[in-house]
Amino acid sequence: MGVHGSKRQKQAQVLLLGLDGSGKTTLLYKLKYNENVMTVPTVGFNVETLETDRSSPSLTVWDVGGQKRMRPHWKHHYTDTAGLVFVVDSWDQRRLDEARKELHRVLRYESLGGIPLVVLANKQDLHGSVSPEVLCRKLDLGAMCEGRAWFIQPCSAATGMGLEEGFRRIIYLMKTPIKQTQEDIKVKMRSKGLSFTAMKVLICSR
Ligand code: G3D
Ligand code: MG
Repeated sequence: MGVHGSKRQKQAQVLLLGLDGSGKTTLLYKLKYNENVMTVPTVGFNVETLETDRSSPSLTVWDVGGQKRMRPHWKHHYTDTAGLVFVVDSWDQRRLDEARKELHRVLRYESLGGIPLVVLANKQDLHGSVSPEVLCRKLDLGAMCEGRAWFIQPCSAATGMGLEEGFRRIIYLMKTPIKQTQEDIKVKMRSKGLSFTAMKVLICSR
């Protein structure tokens, strides 16, 4: 189910994926209740509805366990997914390669073709965390997301920084056909006197 082209849909499903420990459950409850919860590794899934403004669908967010043994179950949630949010622990550089492989595996799934993606570069509050620019390169997002609307958002589930922006961004990408997002980008670019190719880099590094 997508939300492209529809004026007002009641709800849209967003899949929250990422390695175990990346901060999915923490950020879901920070967003929902503005509370810092104690988490235990998610076995199975958590599902919460996030209310949005009236012109957008409310989001049913599925936080599916990220441990190795849980990852084969991710695909059972793909069919009804309108948007993907992939959470990365920007501090734990030892696991970035594992995160890249899992993200690429997800993006290669045919039923997720063209589904918009927001990568949340989480744990930016921690000293030594990797910047979104570096993450963007390490995850090879540019090449992997050819033909897909995507965005990388720095955030911290601990402080709440960037979370609302990340979810606002996935709503925008779900509502807006990719051609339109590229048009919006071109208009912004022209107003700044820059070329479209340069804007792709800017988006990646914002
Ligand atoms: P998961 O659901 O992706 O498996 P969790 O991850 O939400 O369970 O979080 C794993 C650990 O990371 C938790 O710590 C949690 O508090 C911490 N964490 C999540 N997001 C952030 C963040 O933005 N900043 C910091 N500093 N920590 C974060 P514990 O100690 O309980 O394992
Ligand atoms: Mg969890």
